[in-house]
Amino acid sequence: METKKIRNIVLLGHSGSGKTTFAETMLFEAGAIKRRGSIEEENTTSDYPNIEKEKKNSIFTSLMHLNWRGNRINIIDTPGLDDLIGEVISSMKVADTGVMLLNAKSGVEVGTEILWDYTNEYKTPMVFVVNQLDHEKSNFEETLRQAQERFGSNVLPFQYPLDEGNGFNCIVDALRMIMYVFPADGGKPEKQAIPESEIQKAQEMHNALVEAAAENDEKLMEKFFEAGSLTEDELAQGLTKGLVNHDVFPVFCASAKNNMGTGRIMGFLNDIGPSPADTGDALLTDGNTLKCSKEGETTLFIYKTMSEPGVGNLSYFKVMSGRLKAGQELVNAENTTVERFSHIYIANGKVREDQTELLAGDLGVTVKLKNTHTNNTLNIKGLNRKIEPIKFPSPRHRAAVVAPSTNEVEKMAKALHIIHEEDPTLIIEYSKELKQTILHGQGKLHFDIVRHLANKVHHVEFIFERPKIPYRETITKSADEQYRHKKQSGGSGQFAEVHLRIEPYTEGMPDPVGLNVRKTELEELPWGGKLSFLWCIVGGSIDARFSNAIKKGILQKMEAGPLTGSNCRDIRVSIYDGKMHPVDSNDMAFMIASAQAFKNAFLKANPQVLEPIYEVNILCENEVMGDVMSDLNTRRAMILGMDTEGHYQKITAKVPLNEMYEYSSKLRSITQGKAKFERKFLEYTQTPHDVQQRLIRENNQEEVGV
Ligand SMILES: Nc1nc2c(ncn2[C@@H]2O[C@H](COP(=O)(O)OP(=O)(O)O)[C@@H](O)[C@H]2O)c(=O)[nH]1
Ligand SMILES: [Mg+2]
Repeated sequence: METKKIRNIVLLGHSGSGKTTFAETMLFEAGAIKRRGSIEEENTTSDYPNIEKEKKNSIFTSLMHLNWRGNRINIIDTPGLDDLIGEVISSMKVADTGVMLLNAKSGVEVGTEILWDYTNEYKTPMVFVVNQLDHEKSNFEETLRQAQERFGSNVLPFQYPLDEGNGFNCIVDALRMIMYVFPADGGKPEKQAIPESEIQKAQEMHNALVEAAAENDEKLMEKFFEAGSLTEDELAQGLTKGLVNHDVFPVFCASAKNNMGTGRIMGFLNDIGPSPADTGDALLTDGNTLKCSKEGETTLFIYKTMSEPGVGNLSYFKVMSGRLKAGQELVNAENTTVERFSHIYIANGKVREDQTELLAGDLGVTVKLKNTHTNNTLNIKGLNRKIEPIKFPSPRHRAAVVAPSTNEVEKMAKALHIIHEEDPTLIIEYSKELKQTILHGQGKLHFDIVRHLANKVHHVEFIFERPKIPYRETITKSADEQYRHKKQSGGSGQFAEVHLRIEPYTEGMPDPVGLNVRKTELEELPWGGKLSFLWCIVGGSIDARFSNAIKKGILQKMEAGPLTGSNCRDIRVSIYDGKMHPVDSNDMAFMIASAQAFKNAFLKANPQVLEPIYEVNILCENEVMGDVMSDLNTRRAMILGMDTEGHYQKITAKVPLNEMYEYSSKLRSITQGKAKFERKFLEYTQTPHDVQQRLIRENNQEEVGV
């Protein structure tokens, strides 16, 4: 398909707004499928993997296509749950228009907000569809009002319903100045003149559209002022520009379930929606851009990979430039692997059609690439283009994962590695400190899916456990200590004596009182925080050649702190005296002596256990604000701020990581999905006294093996 004739759309919207049903209806309208499936009957084209049928919800994005009046519309259906945002973001990267479904009975929802933020960042052209207008509780006016309030006055109605609710079948189209009346079971509408009583309202809407179209082009603006109107072509041209510039967000009407309105929306996407060549050149990592043209040299971008049982590895791609022929070889710019595209397909869910060639702008899928993952760019030999990668959101959920038996540890690690390659929002951390494999991701539901994939695709069981918390230890006052290590065993002995002072470290603190600093070393600790190591030996009581061993002994103790075995941070240690033996002193002896001196000093210096604190930002609807706050109260949260954002409340709080376990599912359940949150690491602060005592007790029990 020629670039100009391709429309890549991504269906967006809060969970349950009707995206999957809408996709099914579009395919049916275009004749791509003979029979319409439904969510209830578990037979839609898009939700084909078993897990999606089970959950009656889209979990992965799926690629579909249809032909409409000589053009091809590629449709990516996405999951609406915020745990699965990674899937959506990668689709936005390759789509040229976002179609945002609004549920007419609930208006702008949290999912709409989250997605809006991303489309706004990526400047994805956007069309709104107010869906479910057949529902008895639907409210078009209110939904439109909320959208305009939240997303601005560029949100412009192109249509409005005449008889929403039960029996809905009539849409006034202000762009074409016509009325569509649908048969009871939907499909092709009858075109009628707009009734007298509606003419004025429709005309006002129409004028607003024409003006918005004219605003995007000086020539059109002049013409509009002179003639007072635009031709249909001029109008289309102006609106395409308006879409691309984020100056116009058209609003359409639909009942996906009753098959009303989709045909007109496809027509609009066809006539006015941007082609891949219209939406601006792709950014490359070297700062250059790449034009979407079939005349260019071949470059592909992989936006998603997925293992499908029985098929193997599927790689979904967009042809960013040039043309891709079946059988062609391309080089992966990330790892120089030469990949052969033996088969290239266009897809309708699980049904794939073989193609001989795909041109710039098209979306396709291939199988059995050897070493190619999400976010990779592939080029013809000799080119080294890299498309700016998709930026995935930071994790909001963590859990420890264990294999059911030691035999399966390796299999588990392998499966994790593959799942991470397919889903970059899943991050694996082998924590030496916590002695756990920690997974970081978007939420409990996200991890349910990981477990499901592990089981069904990789045949290994994952057991999730509550992860340990990376506590830290530090001191709050200074202390001096000396330690002599002396051992006489047979022939040569061991001897070392170290005198040191420890203090809480802060940047720019003055030199220690009464000590003569010879050398300062500032160590950035791998687990965060600092060790400032001062060498203050005068008169050669310890040879400078032992200073490394002494520091090593201290670092060893800092890695497994004296209170709870956690990492220590932000401490200054000054070595100011000691003793050596001409024969028996060696590195080992000094390591032992300094470690012991450090430990004893640490315990005298009013030590504290620190815990990680996260900044949590929550956006919720007014009605659930009370529930969100009272739940936060049970989490030792400290509220930093509260603000109104449209009809949302914004709460910023400091919450200990230990109190955040499975927060995403808890928040979803107490608010029925009417809240979203993000979190980021903020700081380490002292744990409350009782928590500290408990942690110390637990550590002592572990040490004596209780
Ligand atoms: N009444 C009504 N229900 C709809 C409409 N579109 C979708 N639904 C129903 O809403 C539910 C969610 O639809 P689905 O397509 O899975 O939404 P998605 O999560 O956005 O993909 C299903 O039960 C659909 O049957 C519509 O236009 N009218
Ligand atoms: Mg869906």
